[in-house]
Amino acid sequence: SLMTKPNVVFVLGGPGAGKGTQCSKIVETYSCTHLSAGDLLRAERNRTDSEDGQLIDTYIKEGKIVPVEITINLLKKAMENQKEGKNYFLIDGFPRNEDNLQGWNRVMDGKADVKFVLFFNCSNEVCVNRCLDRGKSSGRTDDNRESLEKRIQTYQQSTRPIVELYEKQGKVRTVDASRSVDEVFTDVKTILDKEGF
Ligand code: UP5
Ligand code: MG
Repeated sequence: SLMTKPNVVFVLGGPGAGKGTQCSKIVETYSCTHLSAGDLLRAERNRTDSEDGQLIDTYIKEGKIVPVEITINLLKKAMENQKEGKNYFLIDGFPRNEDNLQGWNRVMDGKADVKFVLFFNCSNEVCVNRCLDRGKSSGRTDDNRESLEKRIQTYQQSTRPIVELYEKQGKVRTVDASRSVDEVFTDVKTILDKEGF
């Protein structure tokens, strides 16, 4: 079980906004654990004995958000399994909709402190172009025009309202994610330093 109440930063932004890239840089500099909900779901899909593999596969290709019961179990297990004693978690790509948020509150309320949301903001066009470019070599089943159209739609319809909700609570730290990786990271460091990371 979790030793002490973990601190959580939700990392949100459109497909290809740079969540994974920036989280990788953050863990090089700061003592925290990066958990990508998408990576956890892809790993679960690839397990040969997974009961949810087929469902996850379909949802990802369709750019739809997997039922939270599946995602929250993967996140909770990953949080409990990290053994380095790090008490800060970057949760990347979650919560993406109302169902995700309710699932988090049901399972994790009182068990973790959500400090703030790190929000990588950029246009749909930048998002799509980065993912299409990555699609040349990523092997990701959703880095194609058809899936990307759906991912963008899901992001705008379901995930943006979650960001707005946290915005109203004063909990969003927004970064202009359309610039270079290093320029974005400079802003990220400023935010994390200010937040006492
Ligand atoms: N790149 C990154 N930063 C750049 C920069 N500043 N300038 C130029 N290029 C930059 O980056 C994407 C690409 O852009 C890379 O090639 C990178 O080099 C370049 P990356 O850091 O990977 O961006 P990221 O925001 O992580 O993009 P990702 O595609 O992972 O975002 P998504 O949110 O779409 O994907 P995720 O893996 O989170 O989810 C995939 C699917 O899983 C969802 O669509 C959904 O079906 C499912 N899912 C759920 O159902 N529930 C969940 O909780 C999570 C996921
Ligand atoms: Mg990612």
